[in-house]
Amino acid sequence: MAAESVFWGPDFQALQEEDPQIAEVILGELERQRSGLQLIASENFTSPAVLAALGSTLSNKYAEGYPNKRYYGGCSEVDQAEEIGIARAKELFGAEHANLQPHSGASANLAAYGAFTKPGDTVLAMSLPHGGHLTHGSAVNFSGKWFNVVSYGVRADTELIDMDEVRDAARQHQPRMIICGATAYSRLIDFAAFRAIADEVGAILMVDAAHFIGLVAGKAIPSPVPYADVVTFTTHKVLRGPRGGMMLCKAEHAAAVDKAVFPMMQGGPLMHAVAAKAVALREAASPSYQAYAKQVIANAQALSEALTAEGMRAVSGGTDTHLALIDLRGIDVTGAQAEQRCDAARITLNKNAIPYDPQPPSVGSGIRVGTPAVTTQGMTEDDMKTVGSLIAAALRPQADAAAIAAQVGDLVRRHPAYPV
Ligand code: DSN
Repeated sequence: MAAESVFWGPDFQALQEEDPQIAEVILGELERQRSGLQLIASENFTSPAVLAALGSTLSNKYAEGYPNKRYYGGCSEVDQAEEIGIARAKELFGAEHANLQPHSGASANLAAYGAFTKPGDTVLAMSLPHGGHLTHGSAVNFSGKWFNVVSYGVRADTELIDMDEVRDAARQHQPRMIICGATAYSRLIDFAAFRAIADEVGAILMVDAAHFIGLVAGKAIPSPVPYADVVTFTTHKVLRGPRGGMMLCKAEHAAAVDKAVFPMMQGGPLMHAVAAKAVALREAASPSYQAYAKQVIANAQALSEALTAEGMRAVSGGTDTHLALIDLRGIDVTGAQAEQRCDAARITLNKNAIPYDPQPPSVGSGIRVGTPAVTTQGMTEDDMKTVGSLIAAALRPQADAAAIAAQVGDLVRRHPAYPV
């Protein structure tokens, strides 16, 4: 690059002068992220390098199409970003093909439906109340409106996916596509068993790996890539990249997947986000990221145990991943109350339905807690014991939220997010 080149990256001072109102919001959000505990299982603190790519002039470029096959001129630089990202994704995940263009996880899932199904087809997927996702057949989503979605759930006694139930449903309904993957399921998924069922009934196997793909990248849990026809995921959860989506597939499906992303479901890719995904993929290939991924799981297990020791119940008895689903009925608190009480104490988490929940989804009997962000801050198992005590204290009816928030402040100051 020429010596006189200037990086026109994020210039916060210029933003403050130009638009102090929005600058204030951004500073406020930074302060909120730094001063509290971030336990939303699908969030993380992405790196300054990823943020720099996101705030770059690649945002200005239209690049409909794929590298060297664009519908716009001037794509030589963004072509390189996308090619680098694709190569990194294939290498990191051992995948035959990668598409970095989906704008989000829901967009990636829409493209997977587009590549492999037609409206009206039967799809077998995990139900949302048992931990699935909106795009796995919810009646208010395109998936539930346009497809005949048959759902499987977890068993009432074990709270685990029952592969016999999945097999029976597949045999009975002969789905065109089977989806596995979840947003509130803390256990490992048996991809080999799903593959065998898909093969038996001649279905495509789609793995929605959004929640756990970062653990796969860090080699902390088994990969779905050898088993799935297509793997979809977001890049901003454990994987710690920019907000966005991605798809991996077998070479035989590459053309179908690419055409489903563009031009079927999307127009111009967000090239700043594509470049930021490439940055995150490089970071995720490092030994330090592998240590991080293992620590995320150790922390989730420690937090689950700490909450259990405080009288709460971990759904399915614990976790193998980055999240725990916690049943609060034993302490007589609803999910909505818990979310609000924790918020007052600067602990950010979300209410969540538990399997067979007697409460409506707007209330829920549980909370979902995740450790991607606190692990990025450098917290370990001992800190999770403290976090468990702080949550338990915040959930008490007469809790002194300000006093608990002060203790949260002490903890996060020892492990700062985005240190100054
Ligand atoms: N909204 C995400 C989550 O929080 O799990 C899933 O897309």
